[in-house]
Amino acid sequence: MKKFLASITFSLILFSSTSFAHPIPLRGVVEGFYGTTWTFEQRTDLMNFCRQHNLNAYIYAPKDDPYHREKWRTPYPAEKISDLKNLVDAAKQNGVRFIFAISPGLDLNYKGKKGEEDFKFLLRKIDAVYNIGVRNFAIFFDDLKDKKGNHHEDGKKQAEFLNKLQAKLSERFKDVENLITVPTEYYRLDMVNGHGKIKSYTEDFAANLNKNIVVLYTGDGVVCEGISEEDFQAACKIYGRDLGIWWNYPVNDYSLTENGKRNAKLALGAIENLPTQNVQAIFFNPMSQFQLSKISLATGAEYANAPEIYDAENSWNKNIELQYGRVADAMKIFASHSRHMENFWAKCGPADAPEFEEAAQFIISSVRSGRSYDATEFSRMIDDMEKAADTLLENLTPQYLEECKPQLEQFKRIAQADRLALKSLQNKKLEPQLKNLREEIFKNEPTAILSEKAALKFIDDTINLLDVKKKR
Ligand code: 14T
Repeated sequence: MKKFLASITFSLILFSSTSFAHPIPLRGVVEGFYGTTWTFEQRTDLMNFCRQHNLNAYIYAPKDDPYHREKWRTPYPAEKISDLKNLVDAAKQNGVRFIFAISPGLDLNYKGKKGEEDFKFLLRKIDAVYNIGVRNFAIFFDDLKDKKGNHHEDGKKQAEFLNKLQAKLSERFKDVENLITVPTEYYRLDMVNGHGKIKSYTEDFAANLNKNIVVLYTGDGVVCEGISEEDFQAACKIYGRDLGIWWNYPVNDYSLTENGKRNAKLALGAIENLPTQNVQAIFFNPMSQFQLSKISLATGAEYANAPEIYDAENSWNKNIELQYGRVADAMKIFASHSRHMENFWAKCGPADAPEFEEAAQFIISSVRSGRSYDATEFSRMIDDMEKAADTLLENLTPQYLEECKPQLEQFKRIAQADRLALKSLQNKKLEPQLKNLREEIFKNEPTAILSEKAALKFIDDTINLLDVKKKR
């Protein structure tokens, strides 16, 4: 028996040392997006999700909760405090640290009499949530730039303010953990000037900030394709400490419709391209679409629990199967066309439907150069896309459908247009309905965007190709 136990122990040790299970110490979700905040019901559901995926922290920092930012001095109304208490309890039951964040930077006074007053306001706000069980706090100074992209923050004053708060909190409460912060210059390219010299704000903030305060940054940019080990080490060097990461995926708050009410593109891809060494903390900033954020978040959890062995594609497939059961195949097809997020300042997420894109490009270039091609496989892909859209429209529960109906309907239109495009290419003549359908797709773009470089592009490439031929 002893021998048996010893051999189990031995293989456990062997297993854990060869499987590189070195979880990132603080790992979870930061509800830090602009737009419709999650509901308390959804947040409670998230606590359960965190336990299932071995995530141990949640930061409450919704940009559209007025009491978090604009009205940071104002105490929460009783009703909201009771909602928060239930959530804090749920966090505790699921082994999740509930981290309460305040963003006072818009009008915070750091020094003098007004500084003293504001310090008290902050303590009052913290006291109220300490009383309902919160033991972790964060102070964020992000997005304080004016329209020209300038800010007037003083890194030393900010740092000293945080140090003072940290000292005060550990003097008052024995059980409060280290503060977490996001500086005003929170992405690496913003921490240095054109010549690579560290800017004075960052220099002062980093030099003065108590070493045990956890600093989060977002990578080289606000929303970027990845952070290499080298990028990460360079950022840590600027701060003279190991940093944590605030990762802006699957957040989609910058893909907004005119009325600002809906996010046009959904980020349904895996987390990828993150560093594996010395990361102190990782927080994923999700979409306001709660259920649909879970694909990325589940992959992010897998990364955070074993960065060195994380396989994005594998994790993406596995977690969609876990979450979508009988409609997993349909969801994989839809999600594969809605992963890449990009605009003039942001770029993140795996390419949309790379196999479709490659096949489409092959066909377009074949037609252009008069070569023959076999479209059987491509045609099947298009059929599968339309079937997937139908399956999901028919089978997703209202909760899920509410988050992606416009995108599913758009996906169906795009598949139908792709079919007409392929037929047009095969007959060397534009199908009469194709341009109408393209118009229809265009009209729906304010609420639904997907596959811009793959399935949508194939339609436009075809129209361009066949129209040009007509003109000659
Ligand atoms: F705190 C930061 F790390 C951060 O990322 N702040 C915001 C965040 O709340 C938002 O969800 C995210 C994605 O849009 O980016 C930051 O907000 C920005 C940044 C910009 F450069 C919003 C607009 C911008 F132009």
